[in-house]
Amino acid sequence: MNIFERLGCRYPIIQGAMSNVAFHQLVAAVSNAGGLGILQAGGWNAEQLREEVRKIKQLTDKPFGMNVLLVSPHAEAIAKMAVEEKVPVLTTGAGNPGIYMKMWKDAGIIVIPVVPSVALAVRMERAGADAVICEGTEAGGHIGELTTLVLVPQVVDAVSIDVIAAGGIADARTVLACLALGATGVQCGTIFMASYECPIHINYKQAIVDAKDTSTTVTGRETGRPCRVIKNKMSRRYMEIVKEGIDLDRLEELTLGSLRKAAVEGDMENGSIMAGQSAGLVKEITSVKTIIENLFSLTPHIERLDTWKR
Ligand code: TUI
Repeated sequence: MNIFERLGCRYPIIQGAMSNVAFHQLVAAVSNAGGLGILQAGGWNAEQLREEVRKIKQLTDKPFGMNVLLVSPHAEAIAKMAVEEKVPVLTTGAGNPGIYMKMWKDAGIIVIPVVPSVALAVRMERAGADAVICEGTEAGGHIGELTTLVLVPQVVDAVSIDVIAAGGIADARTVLACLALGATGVQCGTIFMASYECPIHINYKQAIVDAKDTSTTVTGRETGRPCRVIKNKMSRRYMEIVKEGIDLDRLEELTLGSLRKAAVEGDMENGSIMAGQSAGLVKEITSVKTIIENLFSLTPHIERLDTWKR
C-alpha cells in the first residue's frame, strides 16, 4: 500500500504548507475533497497552531497534516505540540528534521520531509521517514536548486520509500508527468491559492491567475536564502538592497512582514507574493474540489502507472 492508500486519501495529492496562507479553512477543504491538507507553521507559535489544529479537527474527520518549518524559532515547541495533539501527518521544510524523528515515529506520526537533493532523501529514509517530498526549484517560496524533472527520478532510484513530486505542478498534464517519473503522488501549493476556500486576500488570488510564464523571480540567491516570488515593487526593492551590500537584518526586516502584507492586506506592491512558476498555468479561481478533480482528470489508469515505477 502506498502512503496515500495507508492514509485513506481518495487522491494522491498533498496541499503544500504555504506560510500565512494554509490555515484551517484550506486544510479542511483539501482533506474533505479527498487530498491531504497541511497546516502552515511559518511565523506562528505552538499555541496559535494548536488552536488551528483543533479547528481542523472540528471541520473534517479525514486525515490532515501540519508542517514544521525547521528554521522557525518555535520549531521545537511545534514539534512537541504535534505529538500532544496527535497530528496524523507531519511534513518538514527548510532543513533536516533528524533530531525530531524518533519522537515523532514513537508517537505513530507519519513523517514526510521535503528534500531538495538525493543525499537528504537517502538520509531521511535511513532516519525512518515514511515518504519524501521532492520539491523542484519551480516551486514558490524557499527553494532548492534542482528542477522537479531531474530531482524526482534520481530520488526514486535512490530510495525505496514513496516519493511525492512538488514544484511546477498545476494541471492534469503535469500530474501525469510526475507519475511517469515514478512519483506516488504530488504536492501542489500555488494552484490551491486560487481557490474559494483559501483564506487570503482576493488581490493575491488574482495575481496568481494573472501571472504568465515569466512572472516569477528568485530573490535571495546572494544571501543563501533563495525565495521564488511574483515580480513586483517589493522584489525589485529587495534586489536593490542586495546590490547596495548584503545587510541580512535589513533584508529580514523587509521580508518578514511582507508576506503577511500580501496575503492579509492584499498589498501587491509592498507585499511579498510567494508563488511557484506554475502560476502561469492557473487560469481561474474555483473550488478546491474542482481543482483536485481537474488535476486527476488524465489519470484514470493511475494504478497501471504505479506498477511502472521500479
Ligand atoms: O520550506 C519550503 N518553502 C518555504 S518556507 C517559507 S517561509 C520561510 N520563513 C523563514 C525562513 C525561510 C522561509 C516559504 N517557503 N519548502 C520546502 C523546502 N525545504 N524547500 C527547500 C527545502 C530544504 C532545504 C534544505 C529542505 C532541507 C534542506 O536541508 C539542508 C540540510 O540541512 O541538509
